[in-house]
Amino acid sequence: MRLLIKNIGCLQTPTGSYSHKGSKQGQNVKLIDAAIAIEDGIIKEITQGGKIPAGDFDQVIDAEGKLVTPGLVDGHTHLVFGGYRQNEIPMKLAGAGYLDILRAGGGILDTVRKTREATFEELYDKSAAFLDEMMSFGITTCEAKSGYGLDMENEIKMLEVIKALGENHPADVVPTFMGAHAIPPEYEGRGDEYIDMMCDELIPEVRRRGLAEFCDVFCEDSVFDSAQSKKYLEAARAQGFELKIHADEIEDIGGSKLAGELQAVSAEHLIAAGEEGMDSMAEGGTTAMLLPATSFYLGKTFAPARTMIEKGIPVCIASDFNPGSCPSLNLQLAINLGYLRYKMTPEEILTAVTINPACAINRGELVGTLEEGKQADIVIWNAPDMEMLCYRFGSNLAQTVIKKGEVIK
Ligand code: IZC
Ligand code: ZN
Repeated sequence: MRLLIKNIGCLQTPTGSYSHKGSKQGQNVKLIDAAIAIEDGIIKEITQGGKIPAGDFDQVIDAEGKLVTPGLVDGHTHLVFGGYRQNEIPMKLAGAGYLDILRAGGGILDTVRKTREATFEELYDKSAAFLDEMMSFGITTCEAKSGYGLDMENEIKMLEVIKALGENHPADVVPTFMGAHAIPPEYEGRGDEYIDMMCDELIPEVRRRGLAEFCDVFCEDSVFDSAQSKKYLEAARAQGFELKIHADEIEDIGGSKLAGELQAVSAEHLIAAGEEGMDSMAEGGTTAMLLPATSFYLGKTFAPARTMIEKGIPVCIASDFNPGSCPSLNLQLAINLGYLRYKMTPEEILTAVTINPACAINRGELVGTLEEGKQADIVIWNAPDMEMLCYRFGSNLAQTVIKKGEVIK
């Protein structure tokens, strides 16, 4: 199967299979009047200046002079869950904080109840529909975390759903085990025992079944402290997992510092990150997975993205799609916020939603740039350039979405 995309006004992409930091965060290639030849789902040839790749094609798409980029990579989602939490909004508007609601047995624990009640099929069908919607927004690869089961049966159920989605859905889905997302009611007041149970039972079982590539922990006030997070992550590393950590979302209790010390692949959120934590991340080679739509939805400040870029920390922007603090899977909205609130440039942002998250979920060799030999995951935007994509707000500008050389939208 040979596909040609011709008449590309601007083909914009980062290059390479590594994460980009500092001044390289904003390095993109821009090819004018370009074309892409695809064979069996792989990019074969890229031309510019009106030149057309040679050969016969089974299908030709005219990009009509528009912007073409790599398919977006969403590096942080809670894609699989049992129910929304719209009931929390009146409480939030009356002044209750995210952690107040969690401490009162709601928040994540509300989603845990609904996820434990849901069958595999119910969770699968809901999440597959979310993936369809994601792809319609131009996302062709995403990460998905467990963490609403919080016991053996239900964490495995969630991870089996994520695995089945990865096998059956056109999107690439990368699984993260997040058993340490909250303390379930049966362990109330016994966080240390819960962490021990994770380290002794769940982490090894998830490993044995090959159901996740990463382990993640919610290091946060009233959830898991830095010592508990460290214990969990060290047990995960000993089992061969790579590490992620939800750090400094609400309070800086040392999560970003720990991420750097453990050389975690990524620290996620970082709204409240301080100098010490950021310096530790820079030293440990830890990527920042920033979630601006969550800052917006929680009414919080925005993570210090410019400082991170200055310190040489690779920056990603992800959706954080989840039923509580960010019920949106439109990564384009996060792009708008990255532009206006993080003050990142359109070039830096493109890197933050393509190659950097691809590397943070171990898919940098496969996706995240438009280069010969990479998977043909491509978006034609209803926009002439990245500036327009960063500027227009509230519309879906993904016009044509191509995954492994197949037109999905
Ligand atoms: O369901 O609230 N921050 N985990 C940590 C979340 C947000 C997801 C949720
Ligand atoms: Zn999260």
